Amino acid sequence: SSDLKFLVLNGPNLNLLGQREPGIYGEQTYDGLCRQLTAFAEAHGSTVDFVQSNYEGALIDAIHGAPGKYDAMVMNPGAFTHYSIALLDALKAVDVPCIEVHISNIHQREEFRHHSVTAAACVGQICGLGFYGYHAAMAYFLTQDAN
Ligand code: CA2
Repeated sequence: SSDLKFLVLNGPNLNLLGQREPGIYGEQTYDGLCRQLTAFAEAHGSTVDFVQSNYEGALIDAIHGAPGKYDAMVMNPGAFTHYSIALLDALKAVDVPCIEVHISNIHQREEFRHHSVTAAACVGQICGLGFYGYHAAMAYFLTQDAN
């Protein structure tokens, strides 16, 4: 398990982590998340780049740019999860595998959060485990790469 290049994508409002709604999303900041994941990647001989955007097109552009540059993606599409066919199509259009992560347990929340349109283009989905979900997604790709 070494030498993977990760791209971690976060969608709308996730730049506000740690600033609002700590009961749902925790007290740690977006910068704190990036620091944790950078340390995790480095501890496994890997690297990670981050994209956070409140704009659907910027996330699509980042996905389009991933082939040849990254081995795996970890994405929290935020609310785009629930309705962005454009993100679904972007994920389908590239050969870089992605795991979808949600900090909260979307199934314990409003009905409109229960369904993900983007998860169909992902290897799998992790939700409800807080920031640990991002680590778990990276760890999965590292184990897959181990042999
Ligand atoms: O649980 C998740 O990670 C979500 O993807 C977060 C999205 C939400 O729309 C999804 O249904 C589930 C929203 C992110 C909003 O993040 C905030 C963070 C701090 C303060 C306010 C919002």
